Amino acid sequence: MDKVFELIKKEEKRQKETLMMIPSENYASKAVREAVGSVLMNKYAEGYPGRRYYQGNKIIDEIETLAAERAKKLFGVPYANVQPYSGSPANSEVLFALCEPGDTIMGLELASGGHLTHGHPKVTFSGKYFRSVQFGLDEKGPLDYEKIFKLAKLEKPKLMLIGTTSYPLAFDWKKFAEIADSVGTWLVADVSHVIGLIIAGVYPSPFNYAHIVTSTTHKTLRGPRGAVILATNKGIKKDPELPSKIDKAIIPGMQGGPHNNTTAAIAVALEEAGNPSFKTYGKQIVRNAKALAKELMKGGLTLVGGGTECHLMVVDLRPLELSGNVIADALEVAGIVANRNSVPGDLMPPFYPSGLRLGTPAITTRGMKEKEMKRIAEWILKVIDYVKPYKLPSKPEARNQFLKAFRAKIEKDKFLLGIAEEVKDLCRNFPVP
Ligand code: DSN
Repeated sequence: MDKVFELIKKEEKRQKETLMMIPSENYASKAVREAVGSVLMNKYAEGYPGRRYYQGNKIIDEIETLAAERAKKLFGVPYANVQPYSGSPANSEVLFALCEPGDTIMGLELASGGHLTHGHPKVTFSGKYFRSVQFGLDEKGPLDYEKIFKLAKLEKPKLMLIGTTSYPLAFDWKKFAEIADSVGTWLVADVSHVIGLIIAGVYPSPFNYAHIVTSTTHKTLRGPRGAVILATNKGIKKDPELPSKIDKAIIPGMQGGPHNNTTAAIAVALEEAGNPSFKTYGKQIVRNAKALAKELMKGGLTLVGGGTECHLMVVDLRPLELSGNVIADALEVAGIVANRNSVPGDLMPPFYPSGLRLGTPAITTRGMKEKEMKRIAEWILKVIDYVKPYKLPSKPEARNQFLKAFRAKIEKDKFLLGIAEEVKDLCRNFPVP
């Protein structure tokens, strides 16, 4: 067997035997995976249905039209483009469709739960090519909308790109719309993380408030790695040329041939998301997150924003003087796969942040419920307590070496591996799709 397939088998085993708790990850259905692995990937289809640059696209046209129609129906919007390769390209395309380089854009800062593409300064295209103005969250949360309104009035952004990768509370889209409308700016909602919760009716929907909605398709939606850009009635009313501007920003603006296999898998995922069972799954994600957050707080941990109103939570490790790197590494040995994350006001760099991000979508897909969250919380608390003595050195040049030695030490640690065995036992009762 080609080594690649041996490695795929190993990865399959890892996904089965561990708790996938990175909030942006999930298990796609067999049908979605079949579409991704299909012959559709053999075809070039630059352009759009009915106006391609290549011959042989009659069937691809039908597939892309079907995916776009399903997206329009599910979200009640007049325009959907299913071609963006993923979330970052989708957000870039919206920015280039509506802004010129140097225009002012506004978004939630990374450490408070925003995304790199929402105007993160200096190191990203959104912070380099545009004049980015950012707002944040104080440790207690929620967002201070009055402060955001004042900032918008002062800076007059051309576009507000609002979304979450680690903001644990619900956004007030009505307030964002009032702010955007009062200064005449575009409001773009990036709902990549929470799209499945919106479908399930357990997270506020931006569709009546934003002009444009972007989303990846592989997180709570459980589709393939891809993205969609949706324009709302409000958006098209503001600018009837909006669909054509977005179409052109994608191709020829940023992309070449669409990934037709992904397009087909998006269509499959959208159909699955229309089933009543999807709503049950979405509701359970939030119930699980709340149950987990409650247990962790009961165990003495501090959560950003004081808890969760969605699928994720961020543990602020500063009160324990612990590093996200140490905890995430130790949890991985114990079979719990989460990720280190910045927290609001974090003085540490993003590579050595002071938080831990946990999410419940993938374990909910496996069928886990509140009872299992209690067990998982116990394991997390035990692991944190166990590695408490390991403090990240304050000298930046010593950190890498310290973490290398730490990982080598815990790799064979009996206590952590004991928990990993218990995790495996639990996982056996909750098969992956
Ligand atoms: N990388 C994604 C996440 O983990 O939230 C965001 O793009």
